[in-house]
Amino acid sequence: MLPTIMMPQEILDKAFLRVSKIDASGHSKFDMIKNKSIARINAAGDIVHTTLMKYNRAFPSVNEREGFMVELMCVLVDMDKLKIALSRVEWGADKVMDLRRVYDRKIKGTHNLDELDNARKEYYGRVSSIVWRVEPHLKYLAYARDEFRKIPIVDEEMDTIVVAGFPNVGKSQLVDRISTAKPEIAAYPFTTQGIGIGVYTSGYRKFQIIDTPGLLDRPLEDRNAIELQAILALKYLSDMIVFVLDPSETAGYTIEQQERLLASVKVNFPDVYILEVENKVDVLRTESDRLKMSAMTGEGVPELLDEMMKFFRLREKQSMPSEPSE
Ligand SMILES: Nc1nc2c(ncn2[C@@H]2O[C@H](COP(=O)(O)OP(=O)(O)OP(=O)(O)O)[C@@H](O)[C@H]2O)c(=O)[nH]1
Ligand SMILES: [Mg+2]
Repeated sequence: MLPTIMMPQEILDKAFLRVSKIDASGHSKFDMIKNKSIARINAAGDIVHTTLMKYNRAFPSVNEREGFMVELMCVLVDMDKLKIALSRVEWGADKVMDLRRVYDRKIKGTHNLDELDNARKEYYGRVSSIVWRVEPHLKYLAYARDEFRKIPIVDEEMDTIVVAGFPNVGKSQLVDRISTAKPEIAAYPFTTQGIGIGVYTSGYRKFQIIDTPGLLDRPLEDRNAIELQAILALKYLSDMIVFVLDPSETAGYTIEQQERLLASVKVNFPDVYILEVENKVDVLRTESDRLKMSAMTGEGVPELLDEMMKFFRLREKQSMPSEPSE
């Protein structure tokens, strides 16, 4: 779990307010104040250092290049920028430790209250300026944390059906109808901005149903971060793709565009079983032999589920050792 990233003022307040309760004794009043100051600046430095290092260590270091999680992280966050932010935050933590050592010595060498006060103020000023210098990097860590929190928890063991297609064709409406997921459904494209996961239960079996952002008909290198998340779900998670088409074109895209996307999904994922379904039959019913449904009214959805289950039953049968014939 990634920690909440505090901003400079919060870090400084936390460090310097917390230590204001630390007490110390001494042979004289000046000694007592000096010892107290030394204890406080050391403790404050420790808190700042520990806080920054906690952030530095909290983020996973990514060495592999392949895999759903890693590639999704790279889509969501600029990993080079994250690396720089982490190293700058570590630099800040080290710098604060240096200052802690320098000012510990400096305060020990003071002879009167004025000198001591000045040294203490100087220390606070210099620590503050270090923490403020890493502010943009702390902001990037906070951003990365928020992005990483969007990564869904995928059950790698469960059979998975990925629902894909053009934007606005009714993918989320279908996922909402058949699974435990409750995605946002709206009459405009790119409503779904990330991967959503729900579960469909058939008898004793559970299936993962994945809602994906809409894909446009364009080459991989032109795809934006939202579309790339859908591509990663297709690439790494799908045992089956339910490809939703909207021949009514109320989604705002022509059927030709949608057919082209379907053709390219077939080419790119030749090993995955693709079930094609035409949605919005309540608006337009074509003469094609594809499955047809209305995710809105529910018409045709039981038949789609039957087809989905048929595939998995067949696959299960094929993977079982064949029984001896009589
Ligand atoms: N008439 C009709 N409208 C539907 C049907 N299914 C979905 N819609 C509507 O189509 C619009 C888009 O539905 P969504 O489920 O959000 O579409 P999506 O494919 O998830 O869209 P993105 O997340 O933007 O890719 C919504 O206004 C739905 O109510 C249907 O069977 N019939
Ligand atoms: Mg959607």
